[in-house]
Amino acid sequence: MAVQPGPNGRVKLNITRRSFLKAGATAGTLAALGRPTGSLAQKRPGAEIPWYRTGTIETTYNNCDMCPWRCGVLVHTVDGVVRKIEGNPADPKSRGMLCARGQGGVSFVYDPDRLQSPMIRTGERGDGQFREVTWEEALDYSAAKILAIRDTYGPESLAIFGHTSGDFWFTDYFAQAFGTPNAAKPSSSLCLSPREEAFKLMTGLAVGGHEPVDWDGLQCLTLIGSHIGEDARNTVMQDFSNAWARGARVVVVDPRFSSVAAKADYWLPIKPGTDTALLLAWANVLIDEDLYDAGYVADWVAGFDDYAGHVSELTPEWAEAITEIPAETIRTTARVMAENRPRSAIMPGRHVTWYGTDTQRMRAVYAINALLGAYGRQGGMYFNKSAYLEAYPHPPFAVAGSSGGCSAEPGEESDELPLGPSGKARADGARTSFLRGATAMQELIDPMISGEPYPIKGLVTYGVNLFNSIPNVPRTVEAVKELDFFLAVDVLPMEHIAWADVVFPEATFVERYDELWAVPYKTPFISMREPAIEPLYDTRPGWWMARELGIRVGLDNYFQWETAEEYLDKRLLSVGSSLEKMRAQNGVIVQSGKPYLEDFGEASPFTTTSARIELYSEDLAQAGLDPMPVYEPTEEPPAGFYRLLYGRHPVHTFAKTQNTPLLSDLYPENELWLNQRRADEEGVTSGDRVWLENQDGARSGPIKVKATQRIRPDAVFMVHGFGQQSAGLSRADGKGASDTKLQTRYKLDPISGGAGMRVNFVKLVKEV
Ligand SMILES: Nc1nc2c(c(=O)[nH]1)N[C@H]1C(S)=C(S)[C@@H](COP(=O)(O)OP(=O)(O)OC[C@H]3O[C@@H](n4cnc5c(=O)[nH]c(N)nc54)[C@H](O)[C@@H]3O)O[C@H]1N2
Ligand SMILES: Nc1nc2c(c(=O)[nH]1)N[C@H]1C(S)=C(S)[C@@H](COP(=O)(O)OP(=O)(O)OC[C@H]3O[C@@H](n4cnc5c(=O)[nH]c(N)nc54)[C@H](O)[C@@H]3O)O[C@H]1N2
Ligand code: SF4
Ligand SMILES: [Mo]
Repeated sequence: MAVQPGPNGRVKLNITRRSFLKAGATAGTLAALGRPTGSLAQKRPGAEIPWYRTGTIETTYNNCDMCPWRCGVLVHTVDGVVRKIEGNPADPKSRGMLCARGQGGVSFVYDPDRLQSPMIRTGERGDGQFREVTWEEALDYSAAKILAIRDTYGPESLAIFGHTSGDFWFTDYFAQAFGTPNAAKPSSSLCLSPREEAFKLMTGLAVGGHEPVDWDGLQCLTLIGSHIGEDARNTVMQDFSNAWARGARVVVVDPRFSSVAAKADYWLPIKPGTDTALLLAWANVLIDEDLYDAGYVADWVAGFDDYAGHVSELTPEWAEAITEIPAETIRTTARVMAENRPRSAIMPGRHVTWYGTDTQRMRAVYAINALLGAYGRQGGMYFNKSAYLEAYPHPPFAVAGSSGGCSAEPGEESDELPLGPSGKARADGARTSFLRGATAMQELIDPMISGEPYPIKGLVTYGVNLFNSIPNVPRTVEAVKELDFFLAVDVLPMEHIAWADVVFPEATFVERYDELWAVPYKTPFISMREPAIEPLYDTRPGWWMARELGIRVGLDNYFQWETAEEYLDKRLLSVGSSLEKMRAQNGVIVQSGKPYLEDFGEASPFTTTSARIELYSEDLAQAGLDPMPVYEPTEEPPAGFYRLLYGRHPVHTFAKTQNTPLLSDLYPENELWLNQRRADEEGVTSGDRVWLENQDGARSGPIKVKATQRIRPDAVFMVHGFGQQSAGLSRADGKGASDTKLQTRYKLDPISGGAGMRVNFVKLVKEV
């Protein structure tokens, strides 16, 4: 069978090792660095005294980097080997507990497939041919390439893509100092930009990284797609379990019977892409039956009359025809939500870039919360507060920050559309984010190919899975071919590594200091990261790489600190602390918040023009967009095709943990959820392997069928992150199917710049 080749056609990384790192020497170096080998056990025959009783145990403070949630952890080493990572009881996010992925962190650090040395490409892009070089050579070479691009095309011709928890150094600090506004994070336009835009439009506020559901007193939780339990964010799972055990009502809207649907009082198996119709009909019921919080609305909501008029005809019967949810169920669930108000809320989703109409759907979500009187009320939605912490004192940046994302600190974001020092803005297509101006990562790909509106000739990826996170992979491959320079900073030989000109191997989170993490929260807090062990192999921390590169491209003024400790202590001085003091305080600084309306006295917490929650948006009207959310149908699957839905698995993060030994053992490959009746019609049963082909002929697989009644007949579902093709990933290579490779198109949300990815369709091709 013809197989859609991966971007690198399953290329093996072929690396010429520097002589002192030849096989034998490598083993010696590793042992010296404390990498666990058989020798520990062999040295202690009999094992009557286990290693953990004889060695020297040391504990350091950190936050988990196995997903963007970043629970505070304690990292325990025994004789210089990381043996256990556990939740830091003092950390508001972990509260002493971790999820499976967090527990698997040790296995991630000691994954033998890790990148080990800086490398420069020797073959064609995509061949995966490299020679190992010294850091000196890798840095000098990269700096020369970057300077050439800057001198010929201007600083904005360097794009910087970053994610994972060390992305600050490249995507924020280096990018802003260097003067490129084309810095982007997938956690913005491929994740949460619609919900942030919508919230900013309606309340003037940021939702913030940690969704501000006031779990303690919550009595009714409604989830639109959010699949808590599979989306395994530690704190959210703890909070949900507690609320559920207390008897909180749960309404789950999902085309699939998710783990959390199994815990719900009501499961609404909605037709994919029609949620806005349901939300408008819920508003209709709340207003029509006088169930909304009239006092709250009078005090805090603007545009209510407009909204009431807007939804007056949008009855449950109207929505039933669109959503395939019975009108009576729509009424009943609206009543349950209202009976529990204000201790009742729809949780703001997280990955909400679905159909390209996502900001409007999120506005419809927030309108329900406003009608329930949830914002600023105990048991509803609290107001989070940014942690106070001064930035490191640096000369003014050449451009304002623009990258946005899960880990952004809302207090530090700018509403200005950033201009490059030469007066050129970010690439035109990327300038789609309506208010906050966060750069849409996927919109920076076209200028790399077309050179319009101006060329983007250089790319730095830091902790971004270039071929597994951005839809339309063939286009990204095309773009990479056109670049003058591509630097990849990563820890594993992911698919895109074979395409890089230079590879900087990073030390993992337990091997490095990192920027402080100031978390907007009910009780804002600051969390620290310090190394537990020396960097393995010839790897280095991100802060060090960004600084060394920065100095080489003339940014010395911005990098006036010698060590990470010096940098961190300087920042901590602004809150009367230091690394030493933080260590004495269990690695966390907790500040006080202002979660409820009463904490603001007479003032309004909402920072819109009206100082209220705005159901009608003047800004959108002026931009020629719908001032109130309107249901817009999404394209239907053609005959013989299913809509491709995707989501999380509790033991994996995106496409980065499939190779992690412990986690790979737990769930080695993904499955295709297919409605049982459809499976019968297709003549396949659970366990059969099939290929998937999308509307544009892209293929991925083979993937095991999971025939189930837990999904609607019009859609299939798979866990994101599998189907990788990189021989350097000894466990993940070729396992399962890739949702990303089947997403050859996306629909751009005109308000947030988000890339709606659920607009792709697949059919089954039986394995031959
Ligand atoms: N284990 C694990 N947990 C994670 C992550 C991880 O990688 N692994 N990543 C974290 C990150 S960054 C994010 S953004 C979150 C994402 O987690 P969520 O925000 O919960 O993810 P979504 O993709 O919005 O939700 C997926 C669910 O939406 C359902 N769905 C699909 N189409 C529709 C539709 O049209 N309408 C409705 N109502 N539902 C639909 C799917 O069936 C699935 O159950 O997870 C976080 N938690
Ligand atoms: N098809 C599809 N696309 C999606 C999603 C989806 O569900 N399906 N989800 C979207 C969402 S919600 C998000 S937030 C994004 C996530 O997008 P990404 O953050 O790009 O996803 P990951 O696969 O986790 O890629 C992380 C990369 O960082 C590397 N890495 C891990 N640790 C370190 C480190 O310590 N240092 C460095 N330098 N690199 C490191 C990994 O090897 C990997 O290459 O993807 C979005 N795109
Ligand atoms: S939710 Fe799990 S993987 Fe994510 S930071 Fe917390 S412990 Fe780590
Ligand atoms: Mo995300």
